[in-house]
Amino acid sequence: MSEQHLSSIEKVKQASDSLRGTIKDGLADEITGAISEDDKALVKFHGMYMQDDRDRREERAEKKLERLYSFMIRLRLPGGLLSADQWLATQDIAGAHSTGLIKITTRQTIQLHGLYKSHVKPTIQAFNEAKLHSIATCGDINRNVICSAHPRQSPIHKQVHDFSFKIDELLLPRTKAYYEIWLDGEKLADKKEEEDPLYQDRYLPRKFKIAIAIPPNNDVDVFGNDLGLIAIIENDQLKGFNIAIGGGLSSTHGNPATYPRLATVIGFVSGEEKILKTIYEIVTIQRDYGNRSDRSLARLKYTVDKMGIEWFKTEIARRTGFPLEKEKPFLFTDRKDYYGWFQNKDQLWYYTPFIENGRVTDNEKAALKTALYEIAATRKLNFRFTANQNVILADIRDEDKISIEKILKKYRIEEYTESISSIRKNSMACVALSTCPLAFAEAQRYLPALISNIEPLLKKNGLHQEDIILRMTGCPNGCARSYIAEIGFIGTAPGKYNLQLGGDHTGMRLNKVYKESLDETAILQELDLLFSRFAKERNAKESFGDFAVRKKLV
Ligand code: SRM
Ligand code: SF4
Repeated sequence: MSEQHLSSIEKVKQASDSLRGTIKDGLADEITGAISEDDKALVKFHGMYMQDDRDRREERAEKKLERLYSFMIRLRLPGGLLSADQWLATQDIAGAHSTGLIKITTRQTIQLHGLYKSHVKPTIQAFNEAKLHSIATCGDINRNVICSAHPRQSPIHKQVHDFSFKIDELLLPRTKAYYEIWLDGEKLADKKEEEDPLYQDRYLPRKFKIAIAIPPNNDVDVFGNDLGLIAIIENDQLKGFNIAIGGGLSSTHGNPATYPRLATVIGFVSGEEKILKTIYEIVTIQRDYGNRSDRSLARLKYTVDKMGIEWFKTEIARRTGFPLEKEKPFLFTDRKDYYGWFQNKDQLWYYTPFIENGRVTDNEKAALKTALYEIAATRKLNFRFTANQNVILADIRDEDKISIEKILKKYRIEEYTESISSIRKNSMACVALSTCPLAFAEAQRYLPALISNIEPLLKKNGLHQEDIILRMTGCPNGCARSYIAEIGFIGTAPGKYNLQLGGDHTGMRLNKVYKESLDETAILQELDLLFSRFAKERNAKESFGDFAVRKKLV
């Protein structure tokens, strides 16, 4: 592609000296809380976003002050694993350097918000002490690899889950910029050491996401990823993975060329070497053929649709030296978290509490933040994050269960989790305001109250036990995967949402717009009518999403 057709970010990446840019100088500049536009793009590759507090924009503008800039940092946790010590460190770091709130994301990791510029480096250094880092959790690169979270999903869960580490390692960038800038690492004497055959000097055209699912639970929403791996397990043996490509769950208001797309299953591959080679070469194809002039059309889904599935399969085989086998049958039946206690085949215990929208806080109903700290301090467990913004208290030995249960009881966690309605347990909302610069409307700060108004409507229609998957995002970027919810709310303006219906229970069907830009009164009126029809006209065991499609509501 000729230079003049490259998007501006392509040029920034290329000229960045392996993602260094002028980040170091920008950090030292005390006149402003911000960094330069180019560094803002580069710092993403180090796991951070520069943001500002949107609640305070007006007040600051009136006082002629610059925006209240701060940084959000996102950790790299392949498969969502954290030890008890790392949890303690994370809570301490959050308290010392950020707003104090830990946010569990929809991709099995955590974010801290509100770090002022001078706190960023100490934060990364403190994470490093705890053997945690944020390399490549953002930017045009392979992101945090996610994997079905709960060991109950298979007796060979660990074997499959280990692939998240293998893929993570395979696709990490080679640059040492992170160590140099944030950890005061030595400058490399020989730059050849960080030459990157995979990412070269422009990295990928856009973000790249990989998920591993273990049927029958599609808790990772595998089809929403650029690359999805579906574990094929027979008689408790891992046979290999079905490969799905081209998923992505965002669109842009007013740009009809953009669309959400579910990944297409293109074949099966077995054997660790071949599996990793296939993954690697799918990434190189996207590197070489992805759109580098228009970022809104740069995700793998557009490359797949532009080049065609058959071309893609042929190109993978050409690069790997072997063809994919025919896909194997698989069946998803659900995609939810398993709340409460569960014991696995090794007699270890797992407890999943309800965490509304992934926000680890104390409130009048349950002191979750305090409880998790005290539980971590026992050091008798691990933490496993789910792609539904929850945490599983994991790997607890029989003899340690009582002490952990005691803490859960003390802070009312079990009581609280049991009291939560089905619709709330099946809901997710993205961050949106006040930190997300792209939000048109509220999401995580508003959804809890909206659900409180939806619950009586379900009760009135005898549907309060119904598992209906409901998700809200503050804009069409779909960070809480609202395009594959049975009820999706997508923010269009302050207080206004598109109401989307028709997603299924397993994440294999996109929803569609039912009504546009509704306010709360209109949302509740519409849902009241829909629930009443659903209660009267549904088929036996029919889900709400299937009902919406059968009745041609969308
Ligand atoms: Fe996301 C951008 C938050 C999962 C699609 N996403 C953002 C940013 C960084 C806004 C920005 O670019 O400045 C948001 C930061 C808000 C904040 O203040 O924290 C943001 N995305 C999130 C998180 C934290 C939502 C959450 O509440 O959990 C999730 C972090 C995941 C992680 O740990 O890595 C998150 N984002 C997703 C998902 C869901 C998924 O991956 O399963 C999607 C849809 C799937 C997909 O990628 O297609 C998603 N985020 C986007 C997009 C649209 C990408 C596109 O193809 O157009 C953007 C905007 C962009 O990249 O330009 C975006
Ligand atoms: Fe921000 Fe939109 Fe993502 Fe929500 S969906 S976090 S509003 S980019």
